[in-house]
Amino acid sequence: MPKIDIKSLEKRAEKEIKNSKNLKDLDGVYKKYLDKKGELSKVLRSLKKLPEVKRTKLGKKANELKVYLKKIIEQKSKKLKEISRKQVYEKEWIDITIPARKPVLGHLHPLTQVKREMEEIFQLMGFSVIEGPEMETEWYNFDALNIPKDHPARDLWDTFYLKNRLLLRTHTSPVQIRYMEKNNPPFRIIVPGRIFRHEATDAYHEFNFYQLEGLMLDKQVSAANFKAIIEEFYRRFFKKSVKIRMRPSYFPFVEPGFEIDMTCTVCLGKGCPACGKTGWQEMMGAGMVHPNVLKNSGLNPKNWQGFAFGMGVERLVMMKYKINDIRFLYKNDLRFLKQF
Ligand code: FA5
Repeated sequence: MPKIDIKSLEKRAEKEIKNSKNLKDLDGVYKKYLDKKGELSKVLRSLKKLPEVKRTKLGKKANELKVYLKKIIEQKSKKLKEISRKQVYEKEWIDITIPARKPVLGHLHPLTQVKREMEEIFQLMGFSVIEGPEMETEWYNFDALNIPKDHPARDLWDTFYLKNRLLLRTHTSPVQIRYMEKNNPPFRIIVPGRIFRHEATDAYHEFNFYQLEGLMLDKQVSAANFKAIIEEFYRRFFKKSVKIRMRPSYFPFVEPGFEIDMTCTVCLGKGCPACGKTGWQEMMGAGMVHPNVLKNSGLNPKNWQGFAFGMGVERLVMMKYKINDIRFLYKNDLRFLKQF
């Protein structure tokens, strides 16, 4: 029977418990001494082989040691748990008061911004916003607008023809007919929309661009009313008075017809590529609705009259922001777009 040295066992266990760096180490110490096969358990089991007096004495000591070791293991375990909780807390701590990172937000394209601004100004003047198809029939794009087949005026609009006698609309004017067919005057409408022309591009011409059509019909609407509305529109849009001129022009669907130009804001009227070196930017075609157009839409020209106009939206964006080339609006270059 080997000598049982409770004191040295206690010392060793105490030291190992003290040196345990984590719960795993501590568990190892527990197993080493207190498990069924642990050193202290072995001591307790071996007691029965001893004489009674010694057994009682040693048994008491061993049992006290067992209780003691369990107690200090429990204390050490609490300490280790607290340390690890603190470590996790420090490592995973997040400051919930820091403001969140803002997602990168884009913004509307300058063309869309201007289109919406235009709609708002006209809506405040009593105009409703109407839409029409980008794919059109020859009837709506030309014939109904008083431009019969083989009429030279068709050449004004170089057209993309599609299959089935359809075409990509060359202006927003066909929506005038579509609206008049279904609605009785008096009314005021605007029609913003995309249009297409088989044209070479330059600093102020695109082959795909936007127009905003306008139509106002009533018993007595004159060119003077048109001028007043357009001047008011420009005043509200540019937030100052701008120099415009009205000159006679020809469009088969109006009589008389005119065009509106404004002083080019890029060169301040001196002449530059953005205005074709004229100092004036052509902003819109307009005129008093031709009686044949009213007839083609099922209205009696003796009862109704009014004006129509078609503005180039890109041209307005160019004049507002002093952009010297229309093609910037379609390049999707962020260095350009971020400026708006
Ligand atoms: C027309 O398209 C007529 N439908 C306008 C109209 C409506 C006249 C109602 C009378 C009554 P025009 O082709 O001129 O007209 O085009 C109108 C405007 O669109 C021009 O004044 C100009 O501002 C713009 N525009 C014309 N061509 C281009 C182009 N290639 N690129 C950018 N803008 C253009």
